[in-house]
Amino acid sequence: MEFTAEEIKKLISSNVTEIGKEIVVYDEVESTNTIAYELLKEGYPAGTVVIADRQTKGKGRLGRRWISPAGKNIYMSFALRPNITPKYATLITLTSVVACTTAVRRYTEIPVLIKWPNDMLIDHKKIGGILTEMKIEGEKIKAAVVGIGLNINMTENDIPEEIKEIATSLRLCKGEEFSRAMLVAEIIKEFDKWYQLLEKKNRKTIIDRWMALSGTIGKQVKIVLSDRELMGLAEAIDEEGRLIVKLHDGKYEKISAGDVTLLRAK
Ligand code: BT5
Repeated sequence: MEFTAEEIKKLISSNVTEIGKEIVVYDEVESTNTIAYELLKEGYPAGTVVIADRQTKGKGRLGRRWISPAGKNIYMSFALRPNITPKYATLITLTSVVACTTAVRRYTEIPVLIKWPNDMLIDHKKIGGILTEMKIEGEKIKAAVVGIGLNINMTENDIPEEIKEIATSLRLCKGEEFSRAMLVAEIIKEFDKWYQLLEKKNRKTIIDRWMALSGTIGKQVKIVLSDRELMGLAEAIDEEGRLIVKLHDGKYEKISAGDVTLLRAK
């Protein structure tokens, strides 16, 4: 990796309250999410950040794979002990995607959009995704790990065939390379701010910002759930982070997990 934990700590300086007090940087790991959870169990403080240059078993949601080549992108995870009830667990992902999108927009000036719940898109192509994993016991979230994968300096040739149609990178969008260290630092600082809002129950601010950055709200969507598919208008996000969809028969559904495909106007 071209940067050290100390360099990232200098870049975030004293601008954070809880996140990034401990930062661990690796050249290669199976998955930064797995490492972050292990570190938390070993006694590392909540707010520890794990960053790797490459992953050999990068994870997406629902057992999917996150393609994680070396030298180009960011793979980072936040090890957390969120002080919120499981009812609001979805908001952890929404908060994280707001923080990451805001940081990337400010640093690159690229108008990245969010797709519910966890995708970051440019021109309908994915530049990043978030995987939140949690350990819930009773009414308490004992631990949560938020993993962010962000495609930064991949060129056309670096993107494997299997995701060429659906993936892009910041470099491909802007025609210039970006500093991974600077982006990591910006994301940590922004994450710290939004995570404080979540813990202070300032949910409306997070949801409003999510909707403002969203490419989903106000659009016709197709939602693939484990047992069925829905089509309708994505109207809003509710207090628990669920997507409110108005179906064609006028009825409403609240969706808390699933895959959303935007139906594009022909
Ligand atoms: C996600 O899953 O979008 C969550 C990705 C989270 C990755 C981070 S990296 C750091 C941390 N450590 C981990 O092990 N994971 C997290 P999902 O919505 O299920 O999307 C997965 C799908 O995205 C795959 O099935 C591919 O179609 C596509 N995909 C895989 N790698 C990609 C990439 N590098 N860029 C864009 N799309 C990709």
